[in-house]
Parts: sequence; structure tokens; C-alpha cells
Amino acid sequence: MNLPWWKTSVFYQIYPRSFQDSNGDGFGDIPGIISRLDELASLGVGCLWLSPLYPSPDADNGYDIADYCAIDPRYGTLDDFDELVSQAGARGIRIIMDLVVNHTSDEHRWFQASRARVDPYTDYYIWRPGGPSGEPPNNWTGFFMGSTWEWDDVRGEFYLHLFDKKQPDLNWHNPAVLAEIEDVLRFWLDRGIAGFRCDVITCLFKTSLDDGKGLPIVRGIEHYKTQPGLHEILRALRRDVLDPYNAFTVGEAAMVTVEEGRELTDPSRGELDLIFYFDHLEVDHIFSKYGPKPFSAKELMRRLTVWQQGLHWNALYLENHDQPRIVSHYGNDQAYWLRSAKLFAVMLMTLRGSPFIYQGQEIGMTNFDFTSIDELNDVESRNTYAMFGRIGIPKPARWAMIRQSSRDNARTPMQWDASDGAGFSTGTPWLRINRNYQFINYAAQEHNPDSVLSFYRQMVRLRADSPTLLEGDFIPVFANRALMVFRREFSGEPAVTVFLNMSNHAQPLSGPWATPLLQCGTATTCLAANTGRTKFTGALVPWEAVVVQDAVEPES
Ligand code: ISL
Repeated sequence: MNLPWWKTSVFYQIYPRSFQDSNGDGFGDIPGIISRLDELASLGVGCLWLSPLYPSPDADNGYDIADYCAIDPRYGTLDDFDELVSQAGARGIRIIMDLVVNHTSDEHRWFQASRARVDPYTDYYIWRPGGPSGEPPNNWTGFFMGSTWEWDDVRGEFYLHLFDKKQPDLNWHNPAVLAEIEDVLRFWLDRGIAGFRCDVITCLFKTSLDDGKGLPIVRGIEHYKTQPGLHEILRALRRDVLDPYNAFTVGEAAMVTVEEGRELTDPSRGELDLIFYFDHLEVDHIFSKYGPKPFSAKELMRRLTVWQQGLHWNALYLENHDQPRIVSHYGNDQAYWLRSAKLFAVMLMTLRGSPFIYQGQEIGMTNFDFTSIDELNDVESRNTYAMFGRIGIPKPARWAMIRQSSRDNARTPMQWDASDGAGFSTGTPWLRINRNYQFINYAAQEHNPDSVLSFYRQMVRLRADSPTLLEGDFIPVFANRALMVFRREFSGEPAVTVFLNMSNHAQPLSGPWATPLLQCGTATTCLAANTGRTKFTGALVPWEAVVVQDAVEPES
């Protein structure tokens, strides 16, 4: 087997402010992460993706960066960071940083200089005078609702911001911006990190500022999503910096097609190694995440198949700091919490690609239990709630929409134990801890062989030990509203079939797809099941997930 490290590793995303506080200020920090490295090693992860640790006024929880080459004092110091890289390295764990270069904070010194027209910063951002009656330069609308333009009195012009008004977009038409960012990459790579997760990377290059078409939801995107200019930038970064350091990148790629995904990740083009696409998490969306429709396993299978077969290698993920918890989203976090949380461990570890576990997913953390908008911190949720109010949606309906899709669902502090503060902090946490921490927590699961955590460990090992699961082709076998069955095949190795019942109902084992399951113990072997069963007759029980291996061909 000759795979690069990022194809064999399991990744783990840390949202630092919610992971582990070490000094009682209610805010997670780097010494906190260091103190949990043994737990991460015992899960079997090989690389940590750290959400932003840079100084930030926090308009968007660190995704508005005020200094790319420093650590926010709330998280610690550069020395702490170096210690983290070294201590993680000693356990065979690499680190990748979040690279947020579509925009900076408006408090970044580049923006402060740019608004005052101080060279060389004058053209680091996208400034325009606006229309004759003071209207914005075009009709674009942003990711967090409303116009993408903000008037700046200092400069006497509008600036573009695809996200919050405190996140002005960098001007990637200016070669000086590329040179600055290349230096940022070198700064962190010199400290020993393995690469970057590249935030909204597909939106970097704005080809034109013409009016956008369509409804006012990210209107204008056709002028900046995956443009030829973006491909050039990615190739420059790879050639100038990433290749010399042998560094890895995974790019966040919202709203891309599989063809675009192929272009971005085709190894011969030298752009990104992997992308995070969103298709598989939007099976139950009509139009946007605020308009839900019933989940269908068949539709999930259809979408996954497109990507599994369309890209040479996939970034596999079911959660991150922007998504609801998967056990609450597609799973059943009530009657079948344990079983459905484990089912997603099977899905994540048996698809073809590099799995990313989001903190807390490995213990089955659920969506938050907040009861009002006042408890929410997320800028997107707050803006959207207010905008829905302005267009006349009544409060209960607005709250219901935010409740199930808010990004804060994934941002509540990590539930380490059942003590006050959940072992996350001895102080007041920056965001309220989910009350279910007394039941769902790491300590309760650590030594329990039936826990979600133990099952994740088992599945991580299973993948690591199976050439078929690591490298095999993905072949769809069967799907209906409830069931997904797929196979992994790799030459010279026994094939593996995966059965997922994503419903609250038993699914009869009828049809040719069920044969490998019915033969468990005779012609096939059960490698893992979230029910602990090893023999199957009659039906798959609700939320049952089973991994079955064909008999090894006898040598002739
Ligand atoms: O989160 C989303 C929907 O709820 C996405 O539209 C998200 O805004 C988009 O994927 C970009 O996300 C990334 O960049 C944002 C930041 O707020 C997110 O946390 C980050 O993952 C701006 O930097």
C-alpha cells in the first residue's frame, strides 16, 4: 500500500473555544487541547484541524482574522502553539490550520490602511463608489443575509463583504495579496504544521462585479464561484509554497458541482488535495436549510454515489462547526440515540475517502437545547432570525427554523464529564453547555464497551486495518427511503458490504441485496454491527448498521 498520510489518516476537527478550557475563563484554549491529546490518540486520529486561533474581534467567532501570524491571547501564545505541534507530533498526530483568506477582519491593519488609502494597501480590498443616488455598487446579497456592500466614511466608498460587514473581502486581483498570503502560509508551515483547511476557498476570485441573477439568497454567486482566476491562484499557492513544504490542503467548496470538484482536486492540475462539498448534508433541504423536507436514504445514496464515483478521493464528513449534529439531523437523538449515533460512525468509516470527525461526534453529542434566540451567539442565526422577522414570519415559525439549523447546534462546549461545567471549564462557559451532559459525556463512555466512543474507536481501527475499506472502489448496491447498501471492492482482497437502516422501522431482509447479511457466519463474516449482532435473519432492526466481509477466496 502506497498511500499519502492524508488518505490513511482519520482527521478530527477542533473548534477551540468549545473544546477544553484550562484556565477557568469559560473559553477553550491551546493548553486545554494539549491536555486532551491522549484522548485523541486513543481514538486513533492522525491529524487535527484547528478552527481559527488567530486574534479576532469575533464578529464570526474567529473567522474574522485581525492578524494572520499570531495567536489570540484567549487561546494562549505562539509558544503554546509550538508545544501543541510538538506534543501532538510525539503521538503521531499532525496539525492543520484554518486558512481564512477570502476576507480579513475590518480590524486587520491591512484594512485600516486600505480605508485610509495608505499604500501599498489601497487596493487590498474591493472598493467601489456606488450609484448616483448612493445605492450599493451592485445587487449582490451575502451568506449572512442582506447586501454585500458596506459604506465606509473614512474612504468615502463601499467595500465588498460576502459575509458579515466586519469581514471585508480581499482583492485577489492584486498580486500583492497573493504574496502576503504566501508569507502567511510559510509562517505556519515553518512551525511544523502539515497543511490547511481553506475556508470558502471557491469564492476568492471575483471575476466581475456585475449584478447577479435570481432570488436574493447569495445573489451574484455566478460572478465569483470557482472562477478561472481561482484555479490560477490555487496553482500558484501550490507551486510557490505548498509543494516545497509537501503540504496538504482541504478546501471548503460550497455549492460546487462534481465537475467543479474534479477540477479542484484532480492531482494532475496541482490545486487542492480534497474538498468539503455539502450535497450529502442537504438531502432534507428545500432550497435552503431553513426549508426542511423529509429525509430519504435513497436520495442520500444517490448524492453520495455521484461524489464517491466522481472524485478520485473524498473528504468524508457529517458534522462541522457550521452543521447541526448528525444524530439530531439525520439520526434519531431520542429513542434511537445510541444506535443512530453509531450508525454514522459506520457510514463515516466505510465510505471511500478521508474521514473527518467533528469534536463531540465521537460521543454522540446532540443539537443544543436552547429555548430562545437570546441564548444564541451565532451571527448567521441572529441575522437570519431578524431578517425573517422583517419579512413577517411569526416568532414560533422563525424559532423552529433557526432551532434545527443554527450553527450553534455544533458549537456548545465539549461534554467531557458529568461534573459542573461538564469538565470543559470551571468558569462560566462562553456558550451554554447542553443539559444532557450528565448523560452524554466522554467519561461515561471511555471504559464502556457499548458506548458510541468505543464504537468509533472500533470503526477507526477497522478502517485502518482493511485495505478494502481504505482503497476499494465504491459500488452502490441498493437503496430505498430507509436503507442504504453499498459495497467496497479491492483487487485481491475480500469485498466488504455495508448495510445501513436509517429509519425507525425494521427493514425485512428480502431481495438479493440481503444475501451477504443472511450468510453471516457461513459464507461471509460480520466485521461490525452497531447492535452487537453477528447473525441476521428476518429484518434489520431500526437504525441498525452492519459491515460484512466476503469470505476470502480459497487459494487454488
Ligand atoms: O454555514 C453555512 C450555512 O449555514 C455556510 O453557508 C457557511 O457560511 C459557508 O460554508 C462558509 O463557511 C465558512 O466561512 C464562514 C464562516 O462563518 C464559517 O464558519 C466557515 O466554515 C466565513 O468565514
